[in-house]
Amino acid sequence: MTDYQNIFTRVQVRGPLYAGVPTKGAGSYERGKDSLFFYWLGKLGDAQIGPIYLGATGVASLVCGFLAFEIIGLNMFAQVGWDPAQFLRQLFWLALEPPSPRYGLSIPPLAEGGWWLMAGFFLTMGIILWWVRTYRRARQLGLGTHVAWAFAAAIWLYLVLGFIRPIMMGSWSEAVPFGIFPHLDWTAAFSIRYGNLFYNPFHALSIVFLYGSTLLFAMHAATILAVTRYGGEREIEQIVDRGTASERAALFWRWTMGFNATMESIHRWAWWFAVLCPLTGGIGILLTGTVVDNWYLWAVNHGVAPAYPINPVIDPSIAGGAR
Ligand code: 07D
Ligand code: 07D
Repeated sequence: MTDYQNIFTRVQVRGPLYAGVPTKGAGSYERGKDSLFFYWLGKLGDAQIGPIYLGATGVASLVCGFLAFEIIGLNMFAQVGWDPAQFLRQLFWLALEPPSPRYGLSIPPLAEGGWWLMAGFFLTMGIILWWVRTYRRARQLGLGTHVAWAFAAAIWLYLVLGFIRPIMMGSWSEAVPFGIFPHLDWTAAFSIRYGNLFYNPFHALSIVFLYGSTLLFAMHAATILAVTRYGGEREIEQIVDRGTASERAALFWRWTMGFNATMESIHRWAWWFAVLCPLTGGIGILLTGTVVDNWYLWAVNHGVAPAYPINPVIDPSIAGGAR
């Protein structure tokens, strides 16, 4: 019983090494053959590692990702005069910036944003090829493509930030720089430039789904962990026979809030909350600077925020108030 009262996975299921169902269909590469057991990774998930399927799109995606990573890294390295110590010391502050506004959407010289454009191209290719991989691997296994479409929602926000919106604004300079802190500076500057993103209702919606996702995730995870003592995490049994675990889990929520998700619907809740976070966010970013130039003034116009007083602001020290 106490085995189930732990935040770590206590039970390691170990059958013989298993290659998985045979792959079928034209055009697919031979799947790798090697796999091994790894005890410590078994604490976090399945102890069997591999065999991995590294098809053509997988290889192409990794190559593109590697090229982008190298272009970014070498540019940063060059910026510190190829000094390894400074590179490490300043790593979080270094940036590969997009071209300046005067280049618009044209191709700039390498040192003035060209490298940024090239890195962005390869990163985007890497991400899209990885998306194709998630789609095709799922199809070949006879699965639905839910993972691919959820990933597509994140890619939507990414493309809005670095590709679609800059094109609509007519300049690559609108896009996000590569770099740890520089991309945070960009985020803060973007909010200020467009009159405080908090007044953008799609930013608010995105936050709802971000916070909602963590809440749902915690509720679901906690519920299932709480009924593992009745076998609640054993999905196959729960599907064939609802049993005491699911029944108690459902009852708990009906008792505490009068309503419960079902074994199926909880995953639909989770999927939609996660997907809607970047989906609504992307809409909000796309509207910014294209349709709405200042979210605070937009909010004032729509009765969401009060306008600043027209009268001169009264100095608080002469205003009286509580003494
Ligand atoms: C836990 C899954 C694993 C993913 C990880 C991230 C890289 C980048 C490469 C320096 C939850 C891998 C990191 C591949 C390294 C180079 C060349 C996912 C998990 C561990 N951000 N952001 C981070 C990205 C944007 C913002 C961290 C990417 C927008 C804020 C990490 C993108 C805006 C904060 C990171 C992207 C924005 C961060 C942790 C792309 C508005 C933080 C991410 C491609 C949405 C946090 C120092 C994480 C931080 C953070 C990556 C886009 C805002 C470096 C790849 C432009 C406010 N972002 N970000 O755990 O600590 O995600 O920053 O769009 O506070 Mg960001
Ligand atoms: C970035 C999707 C792209 C990622 C992809 C993955 C790799 C490979 C490799 C692991 C995250 C790429 C993968 C490269 C990885 C390995 C090996 C998803 C991404 C394709 N905000 N804000 C959001 C809050 C403020 C601002 C969303 C909170 C301020 C801007 C989120 C607060 C200002 C943007 C959110 C707050 C500001 C956002 C992001 C509080 C800054 C966006 C959702 C409490 C001063 C983005 C509409 C997401 C957006 C965004 C939360 C405050 C600016 C809900 C909680 C007012 C510019 N903010 N924000 O899923 O969509 O991101 O806005 O203060 O662009 Mg914000």
